[in-house]
Amino acid sequence: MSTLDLFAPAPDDATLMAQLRRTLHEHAHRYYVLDVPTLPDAEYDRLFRELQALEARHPELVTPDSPTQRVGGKPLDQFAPVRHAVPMLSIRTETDTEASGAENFDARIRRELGLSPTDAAIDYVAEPKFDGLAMNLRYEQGVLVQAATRGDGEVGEDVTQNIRTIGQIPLGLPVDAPAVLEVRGEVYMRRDDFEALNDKQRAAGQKTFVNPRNAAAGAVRQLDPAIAAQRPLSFYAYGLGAVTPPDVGGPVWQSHFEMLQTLKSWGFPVSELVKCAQGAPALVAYYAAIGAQRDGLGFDIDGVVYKVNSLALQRQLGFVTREPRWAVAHKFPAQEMLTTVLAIDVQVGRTGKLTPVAKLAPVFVGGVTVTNATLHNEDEARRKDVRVGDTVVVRRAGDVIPEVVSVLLDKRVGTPAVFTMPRQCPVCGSAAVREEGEADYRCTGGLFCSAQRKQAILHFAQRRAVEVEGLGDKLVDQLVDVGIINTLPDLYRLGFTALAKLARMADKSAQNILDALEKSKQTTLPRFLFGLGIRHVGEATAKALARHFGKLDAIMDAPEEALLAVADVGPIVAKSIRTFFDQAHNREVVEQLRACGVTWPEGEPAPVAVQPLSGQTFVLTGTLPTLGREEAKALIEAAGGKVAGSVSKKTSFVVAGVEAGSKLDKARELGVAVLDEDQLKEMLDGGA
Ligand code: 9MJ
Repeated sequence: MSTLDLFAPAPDDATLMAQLRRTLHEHAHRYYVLDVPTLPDAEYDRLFRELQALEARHPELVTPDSPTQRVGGKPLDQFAPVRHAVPMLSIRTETDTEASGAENFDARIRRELGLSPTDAAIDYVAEPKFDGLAMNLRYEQGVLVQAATRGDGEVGEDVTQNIRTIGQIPLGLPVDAPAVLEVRGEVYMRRDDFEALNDKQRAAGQKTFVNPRNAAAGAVRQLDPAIAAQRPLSFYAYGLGAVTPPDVGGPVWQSHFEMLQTLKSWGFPVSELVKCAQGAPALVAYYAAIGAQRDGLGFDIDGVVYKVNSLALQRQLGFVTREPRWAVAHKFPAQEMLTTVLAIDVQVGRTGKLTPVAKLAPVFVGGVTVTNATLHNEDEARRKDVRVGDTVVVRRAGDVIPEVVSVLLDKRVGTPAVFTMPRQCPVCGSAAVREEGEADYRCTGGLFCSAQRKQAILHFAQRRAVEVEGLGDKLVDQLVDVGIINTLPDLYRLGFTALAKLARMADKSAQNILDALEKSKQTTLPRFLFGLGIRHVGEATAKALARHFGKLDAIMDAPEEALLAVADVGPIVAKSIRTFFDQAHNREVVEQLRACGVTWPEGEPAPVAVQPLSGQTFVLTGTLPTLGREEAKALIEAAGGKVAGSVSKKTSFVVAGVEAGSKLDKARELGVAVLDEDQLKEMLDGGA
């Protein structure tokens, strides 16, 4: 036996390592791509460490596709250039943001193919246009060997080290994949990951990113892969680059859609929003449907992409200069635009919070005309250094309120004054104070401050509270300013004559408001409680309180310890509720509202065990139409239910929204009931 043999790994170690790699790949895929983890994190970590230990003993057996190799490289000085085997072309952009963009494309394709109006409709694939960075992933003999940015289309940058850290990207392919395969797609950052990253940056006193795209670009072009590994990136595949030898040893695809399905089966994330569409009308419908979902998606898109599905037709159509003739990007209205700051106002919220707001020259952004953008608080306004007259980038994406993301300093004229928060409430003149450790200034005027009164009334009248249809901010401004209304009960003392006398108030509208007020008197305890505007008592907490105590008086008189027994209530919330009802004027408001006829069915206290969802486990998947994931989770938990991350036989219900994906498939496979958002809400309300 030679010395070498003595040190050779025991054959079972090599086998064990291969097994561990396979198992870890399988579970990483379930976790990152399918979103259905079936292995507890601790067990994954244990297997990972076992593989690491074996690799430390046998460094010669470490393979580049080992899951331990996602993060590992040393910081670089610069990225190496990569000449693309097949140029990464850009696609032509249809800037027409009307439906006709799809019709123009279809008409052009039909003309190029010499089709007459009576010929059959063309099969297309319609895809979201992800707003990230295009990436070319090169696999040789099934192993990821290189990831490169698009660059100028001919030469990109080698960012392999950073791209390997993206859990969704397979490091290895099944044996039936071609010997050389380049997969193209978009690296992007989800909105929730972006918000969490910015929170983390702020907490660490580091610079925040202006949007998910910039954050993703920063991560991809990060020279230290250890830092890149901490930036949460995602990936969607949408095409191919070089595939050699051409169609040998791998599948031969007839269509783009078929090819995407194969990529999916090989472990690449392919969006559920990618659809087949026949002819122009289907493309027009797709543009509208995706446009309607845009705000609720978990990530930014800037349009949709239409592609001819047949690969034979794609070849026939070919390219014009550097763009394929068979694809077009159809943009949505931009989510970021430039405008100028006309003034910086300070608004007073319901709880007295002072918020600096940039008044903007009107600008069409994210599908709406924006004239105001929040600057959040004094520190944020200073950090961004927004000044009157500045040219700024305004962003409105998702359902978030419009925001000033940055100032174009080279466009600043002169030296406008730095923003400072007033030390007095701009509305009532009371002192404005900033408590230690808080970011916000608050007006100390309470209900003496007309701004706080107005906000309190609007809060009470909103749809999610007692709902007084037609009572909007303009009318509340008038009612408070002329002194007809000072407190909530005054609403129910409004007479027709007083209302009809208001400027721009027709008799019919006055009557409608009175009818709406009358209707709002029949409400529910959770709506009423929420409407009172007790600090920290949102809808979910109001529901939990109502369910727990049954009657308002029981809540009003409950000591803090009793409030703490409610599932959703912690010490801060309990104290806030107690403080609110300890104030005589708040109890008086409640009594007067009741005296005016505001009423709700009261119930018996419900012990925690009979909450509507107690004992039930829910799994959330996809994007729900109105509820955010955290919000849905809070509501389910407040109703006694549990929220789990993956579907199993123990799951009671899967709540599915757009892009539901594999959790939904799993639910169907196991026969688990699937709910939409409306059905979930019904259950939360105690129905079903
Ligand atoms: C994006 N950005 O989402 C393409 N893209 O196809 C999609 N980009 C593309 N397809 C060929 N969905 C070249 C670029």
